[in-house]
Formats: sequence, structure tokens, C-alpha cells
Amino acid sequence: MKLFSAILASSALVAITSAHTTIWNIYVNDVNQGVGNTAGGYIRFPPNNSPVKDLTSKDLTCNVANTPNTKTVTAAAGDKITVEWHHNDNTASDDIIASSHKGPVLVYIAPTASNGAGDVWVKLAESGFNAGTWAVDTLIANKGKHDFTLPSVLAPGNYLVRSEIIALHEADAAFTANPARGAQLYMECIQLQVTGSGSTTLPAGVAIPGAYKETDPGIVFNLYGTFTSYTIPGPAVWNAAAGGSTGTSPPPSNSTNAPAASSPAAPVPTGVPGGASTTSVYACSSTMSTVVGAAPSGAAVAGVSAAVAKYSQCGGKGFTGGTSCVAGTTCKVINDYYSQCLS
Ligand SMILES: [Cu+2]
Repeated sequence: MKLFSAILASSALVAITSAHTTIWNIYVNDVNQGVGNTAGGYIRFPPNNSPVKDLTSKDLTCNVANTPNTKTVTAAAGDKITVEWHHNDNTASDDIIASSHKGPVLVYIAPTASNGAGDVWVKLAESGFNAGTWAVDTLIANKGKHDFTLPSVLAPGNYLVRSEIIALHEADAAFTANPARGAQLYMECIQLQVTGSGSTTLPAGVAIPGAYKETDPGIVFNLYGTFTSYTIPGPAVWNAAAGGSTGTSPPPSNSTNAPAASSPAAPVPTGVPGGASTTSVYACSSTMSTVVGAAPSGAAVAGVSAAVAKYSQCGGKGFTGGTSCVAGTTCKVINDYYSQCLS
């Protein structure tokens, strides 16, 4: 409860990060289950809508506060689930995510008993880049709603559904090469009880963190270069799953793993915001602002010296990254598990 009050106390901060997004509520067969990302809800919600960028961080599992919430939504195997994303609130006037934040939308599932740890995550749906349209474009057009279907064969039980957006607008450089850049991952875990007569338990899955690497063509990707396809990172969609409905592009993940994405054709921006002429299209420039001084290579791994960008994590239990914030910001404790650079 102490943790929840800390989170509530910090909710005023959410309004600042206007480019970013979290899951607010879900629908089961088009029936709204109500706002879930508050204390007493059914979503394991973070203290704000900032992305996670460190692919090795446990924050990637269910965001920075993988804290069990009170409720669990009941749905039957085979039901249609709709996840609704928003910036700051779930009213019609609130938009979804900055349109610059193009990238794929993905859905994973794991048994709740695992708490998300281990090789437990099974991909249920994904959509990436199809005929010139990104899944995030479709998400915005759909007012933040993303549909998928629970496999009809899925055995009853308690599950965590992890829905995720990977925003690529700063993904031309790896996070470890430049902590001011890198793919931005947005995710929450939804507490779901599956009913029905299915008898198929989840197959072996992948670990999150662990499933994504900076060598994946879909993680370091130049959105501003020339490309005709995009390889969605992570495992293949479980073949018992029906797939997502926002236009799936299921690339068999065992075949050609690096089409256009790894082509070195287009010049890549230098990595320091402000240095490249394309910087103006990066809507994160106000929230992911400049790094003071050059980051020594390997700094993020070693946990030393690179200044942490405004709104990025600078402390908390288990956190091993940098703790010194960029000029004009200080590291403020949000809760036991998360401190953030704020002005
Ligand atoms: Cu952003």
C-alpha cells in the first residue's frame, strides 16, 4: 500500500511526458472492463508513461513496477481482447502516442505464477510494417485500441498478458551505444483469468528481458532510411494463436532475419540529438533531451558516468544503470523500484 500511495502521489508527473503512452483499460468481446491502471485495478502499472530502453533490464518484463494489482479480468479462451492505449487519460480527447513513435505492436502471455520470470513468454500477436503503414499508425487511427484473440485451445488459468509498443524514432542507434537514443519500449502486464474448455497449456516461451538484442534488425532500425520491410523482434507467434487484427505481418522468425533493416544504405544520424537535421521530427526531443558530454562506450553496461536523460531511470532496487542526471535535472525517488531524472 505504501508503494501504491507513492505511485499515486507521483501521478501528477504523468502529464509532463506528453509524447508517451500506457495501457488504460481493456475490453473483452467489446465490453469495457473499466480503467485498470490505478491502485485497485487489473493492470500492473508504472508510475508514469516513460519508455524502457535497456533491453537487459527487468523493467522490460512488466515495466518498472511489476507490482501485482488487486483485480483480475475474466475472459474465456477464444474471446476477443482489446487493449486501449493513451497518453494521459482514457478520454476521447486524449490522443494515443506521438505519431513520430512508429513501430510494431506486440502481445505476449505468460502464467501469472511465473511473475514474468524465466522462459515463460509466448507471443500471441504482432503487427509491424505493412504496405507503408506502421502498427502504431493503425493504433492511433483506432483511437488507441489494439485487438487480439485468446487462443481457443488455451487451458483455463491465471495469465499475465503483456502488450507492447516498440517506438523506433530514435532507434537508429543502440541504447548501449548512446543512452540518449535507442528503441523505446512501452509495455504493461494485464492480469487475466482465462476460463473455458481449452486444455492446451502454454508452450515453452522466451525470457523478457532476454528475447530482444541490439543485434536484432527490428531493434536498431533507421526509420528515416530506405526500407520496404521490417522484421518484428522476438519469437514467432504461437501457432495456436489466431494473431492480431490490426494487420499482421508474420515473418517466420527462423528464416531470413535481416532484410532491409540492416542495410547500411542511408546515412545514419550521428546519434546526438541536435547533430542531425532529422532531429526536428523526433517528438521525444523535449523529453529525451541531450546528453551532456559524450558517453564512453560501455558506460551503460558498466553503470558509470553517462548522464541520464530527463525522465529516464536513475535509481531504484536492482537498477544498475547510471545515476547522475543531465544538467538541469535531479534524480528523484518515485518509489522503491524507480527513481527518475526530473527538473
Ligand atoms: Cu518517446
